[in-house]
Amino acid sequence: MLNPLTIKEYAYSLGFDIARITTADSFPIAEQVIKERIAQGLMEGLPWFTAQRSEVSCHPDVLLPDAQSIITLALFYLTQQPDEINDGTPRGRISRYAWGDDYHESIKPRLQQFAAWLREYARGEIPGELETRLFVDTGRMVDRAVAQRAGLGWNGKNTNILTKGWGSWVFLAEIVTNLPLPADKPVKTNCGSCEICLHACPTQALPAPYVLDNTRCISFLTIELRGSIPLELRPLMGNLIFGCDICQEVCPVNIVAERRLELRQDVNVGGEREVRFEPRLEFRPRATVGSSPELIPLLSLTEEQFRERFRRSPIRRAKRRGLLRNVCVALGNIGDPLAVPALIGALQDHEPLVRGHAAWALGRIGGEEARQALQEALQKEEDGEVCKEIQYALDGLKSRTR
Ligand code: B12
Repeated sequence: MLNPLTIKEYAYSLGFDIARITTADSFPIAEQVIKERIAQGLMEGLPWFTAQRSEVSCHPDVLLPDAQSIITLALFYLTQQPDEINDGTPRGRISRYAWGDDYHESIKPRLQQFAAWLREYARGEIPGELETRLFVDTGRMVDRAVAQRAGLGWNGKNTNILTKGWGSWVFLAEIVTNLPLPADKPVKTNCGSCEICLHACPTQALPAPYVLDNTRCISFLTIELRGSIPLELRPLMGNLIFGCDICQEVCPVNIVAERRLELRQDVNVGGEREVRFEPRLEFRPRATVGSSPELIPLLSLTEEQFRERFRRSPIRRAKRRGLLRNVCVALGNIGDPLAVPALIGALQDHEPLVRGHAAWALGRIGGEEARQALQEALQKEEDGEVCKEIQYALDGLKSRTR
């Protein structure tokens, strides 16, 4: 059998921070949990996340007949939080994974290089060709279940995989292969009695340990949801405009990782190797994206400017209309009258989704200028859903002035 340490060393040389190996056996518990969550409506809003999908994603041999092993990899993405800017303009918050380049684009070439190397390294070890299937997030694979079984980390109560040294600030990826390799064991660590994350979630999206209600998760609402954000959740979203890190930021394991990064303290991972704790360049906040962008200018982005500004950024996924919808909600929550003219402008946006959420924000901020603009918009508006939003905003304003 080949030396698994050589394989792991190669993973580290490609920039992965943790590499572990598990068998290609199926993941029956993950499959059962996924099917239960779907049946309970907890995965609603993700139409592609079906029970049938789990019959593939939890069975590596469906993805690669004769699959023997899975190499599971983690890449640390935490970078230093830039200084807070207090310039008096309303600002939004972007989750850390989206401050820099899109991780899919950064990880895929590393996986391809890894697979090419493995093919050479394993030459002659198995009859026939070495086969690999590469996964990072979007593929039909259960990234966290693989990582847990391979001992890369443990299941946190906020459902994220926590690792020794880096906490949950890691992206996960896998290589499924027909190469037999010795498997690592799961770690014994767990969250103990800590439940800080469950109580910190502003939308109560973590109703119980290890259970996430997708329909309430701010990450889902700001990234994946294509339509309107439910009215009752909007006031709870603060100024988050893309993703959410709250359940990760409050986690004591993650706080230690952040501290290490600040101090540039090296990490000894499971007594295995010493690692330099350096933030990765590609995940540092880019000038065009940043971690807390000014909100008002975002409202006037054209489709083309959106594409240009968020090129290579995960934010592209929300599309212009999703991002502007989120910006409206954040501006409504911040409540700064400075945003009123831009929101009045957004009442004319070509996207009904943006017009509707701009109306909501104006209703929250209030004032005579906002009220008049809403009334005028109601006269001209042709979209039924937007009319409802405007009416709701006007009713709210009326009840506040009574
Ligand atoms: C769908 C999805 C989402 C959805 C839905 C989340 C969800 N409910 O899973 C949304 C859009 C909300 C989302 C949000 C985020 N996501 Co996401 N997402 C995924 C995706 C594509 C599938 C996840 C999945 O299978 N969910 C199904 C549910 C049932 O699985 P689960 O919650 O992990 O449940 C497991 C455990 O809880 C455990 N379990 C269940 N009960 C019990 C009980 C006990 C006692 C124990 C010990 C364990 C246990 O078993 C379950 C099955 O393995 C994966 C990529 C992939 N292909 O796997 C990325 C992935 C999970 N996401 C990731 C990230 C980074 C995020 C965000 C942090 C992004 C952000 N900053 O906004 C948030 C985190 C939100 C949160 N607290 O989970 C990373 C997580 C990395 C990590 N360290 O864990 C992944 C792995 C992508 C990647 N390749 O890096 N995500």
